[in-house]
Amino acid sequence: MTFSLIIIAAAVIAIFAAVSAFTTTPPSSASPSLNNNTTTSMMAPTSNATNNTATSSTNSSVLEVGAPGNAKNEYYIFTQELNADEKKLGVPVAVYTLTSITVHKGDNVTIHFYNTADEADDRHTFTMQDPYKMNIDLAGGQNKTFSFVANTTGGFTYYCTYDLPSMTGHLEVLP
Ligand SMILES: [Cu+2]
Repeated sequence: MTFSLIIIAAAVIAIFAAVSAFTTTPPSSASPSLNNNTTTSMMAPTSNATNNTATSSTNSSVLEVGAPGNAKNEYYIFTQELNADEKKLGVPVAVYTLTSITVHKGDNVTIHFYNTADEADDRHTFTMQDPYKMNIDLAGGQNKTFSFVANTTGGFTYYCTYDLPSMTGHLEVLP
């Protein structure tokens, strides 16, 4: 009998959660919940700014919320080999776990880069062209922490020289 009560309680909680999620979802959104959260947190301050100041700059009012325990502008990036036959597919299938970094001009960005491969000769790099020219080249099992100052605004691709075109990420430097 106690077990049945637990089942019923769980069902009630699940229904309540489902109803709450439904009622707090913006009507225009049909995307997965993760995208939903991102869209909601990014859009809310923008629309406030639009209401208050019409066309003036919204930079200072953009809401940015980090994860607990992560220092500002500090990122962990791991390499990952996807479970696929590279020869059959004809392209490398390695990726970075983190593929998007957004910072502001003048920020000091710290990256902890880990090559998670078991074999030492499975090398991966964290590479960028000018103006953030760098090439961190690690053997399997190695990791390295490095920093740079984001002095130039714009969008910049970071990539692994061994695994193009698949192994890329995007650094966005906002004003
Ligand atoms: Cu690679």
